[in-house]
Amino acid sequence: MDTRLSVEVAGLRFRNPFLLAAGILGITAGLLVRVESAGAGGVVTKTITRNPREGHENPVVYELECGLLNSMGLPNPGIDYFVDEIARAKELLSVPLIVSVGGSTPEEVAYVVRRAVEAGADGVELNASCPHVERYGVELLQDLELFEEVVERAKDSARTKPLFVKLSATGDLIRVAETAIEAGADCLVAINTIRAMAVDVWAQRPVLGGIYGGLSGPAIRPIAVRCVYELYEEFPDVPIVGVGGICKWEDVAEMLLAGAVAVQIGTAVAYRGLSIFEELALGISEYLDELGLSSVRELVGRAHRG
Ligand code: RRO
Repeated sequence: MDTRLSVEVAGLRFRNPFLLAAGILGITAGLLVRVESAGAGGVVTKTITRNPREGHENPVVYELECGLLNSMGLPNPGIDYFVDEIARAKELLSVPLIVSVGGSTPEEVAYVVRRAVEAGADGVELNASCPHVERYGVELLQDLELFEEVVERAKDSARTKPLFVKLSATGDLIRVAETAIEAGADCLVAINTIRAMAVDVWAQRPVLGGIYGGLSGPAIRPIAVRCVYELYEEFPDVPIVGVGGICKWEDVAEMLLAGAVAVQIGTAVAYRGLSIFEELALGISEYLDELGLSSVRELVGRAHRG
């Protein structure tokens, strides 16, 4: 293990900056342990709500040349069931466990965060940025007063555990981020998938059961880099986690140079499997050798110099 890869984010220590993104494999303790064994520095669960949700009608995923469209619809077993999975995961994992939380009201978010933290979550990622689930995603960001209250309640309920807030590239990124920080966010995560859709030319209908979906993968990476760069310009002292289309070590390097202190990997795990974590670690270690750096931390925000 290369100790130069270790990073601290909002008080959590990660053995490397490559975390599993929300929504990929994060639904059971067993899968999270496999992700840790494959080399991830930390893991984020699927977004969990207060009540169980079945999600959208099939098809919920559609592969494009430039990325992946999903309209899962926030399927999850609900926090009252998931607390046991969190407790089991916490027992088995040595890397930090971050529980992704969704909700449509401050009360719902507060409840889910409290139960997640009581069950053993090391941190909470508030998902206020799903592009295609009514009331649970970007709509929260359109009412900044409501969003502020949601973040405040989440922070209150998280107590001493760090609160990550996952943002959307659409809308007023900086105002939303400022609101999140003032309301208590310890870390910004940028970005969620981007609202998109596909039409089947033979069926002459939208492809996805939910009509609209979130675009992820290489197509959105430059947008994610832009968001991370802008956030770092405005808030250089707030840790940023970059997510969106990262497939290669060069993509990681780019995100760190733009200002991210860690990254999350989602679609690339779905495309390429869990070996991606070791590949990224190897690539970034060699990059540090090449540059003669003693910590990956030294890369963070370097693109902003001069
Ligand atoms: O479950 C989903 O459909 C979903 C969520 Br909650 C999200 O935040 N982002 C996404 O692309 N899909």
